[in-house]
Amino acid sequence: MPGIRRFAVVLLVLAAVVVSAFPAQAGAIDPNDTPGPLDISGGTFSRSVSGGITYLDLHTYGNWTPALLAHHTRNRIFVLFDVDNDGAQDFRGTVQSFGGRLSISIHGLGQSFDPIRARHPAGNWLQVILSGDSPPNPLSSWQVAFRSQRISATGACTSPCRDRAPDMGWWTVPAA
Ligand SMILES: [Ca+2]
Ligand SMILES: [Ca+2]
Repeated sequence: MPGIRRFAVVLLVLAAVVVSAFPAQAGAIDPNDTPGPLDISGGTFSRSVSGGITYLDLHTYGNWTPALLAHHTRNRIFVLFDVDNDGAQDFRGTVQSFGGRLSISIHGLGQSFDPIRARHPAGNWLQVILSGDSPPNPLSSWQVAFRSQRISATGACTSPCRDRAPDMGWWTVPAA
């Protein structure tokens, strides 16, 4: 069955490429504890071998569109960075949309960085890709947390619905 053997070899090569591209990966879940679509359900964190690029993938229990995070609203997702693992926030990234395009602006420690694009691969999925070895993304392991905030004129979120993930403390982004 040479056809099947060739297929198996291709699969093995693909698996090797995936493993080497993402040598370090971590994940965590957050409870279903907040009304509205921005109730955070969990995150996964992957580092690439090529310069320590970090992929932050945040998932929510509900679906939402980039318009929900429009600049003119106060609905936001925040990414909190503790890059020296002392339990205190060093940088904060603010995710919002302008004309339907999601971006994240990162500030902290007296520094501001140009906004970078944030991705929305599915209705319940936010992805932020951080270039390697930058002040908010050191090659060593660091800590991350997320906050979401939604305010609506009607429904459960007339006073802001807020979620933090994890509820207390931090999740670990593995070293590159
Ligand atoms: Ca939650
Ligand atoms: Ca810190």
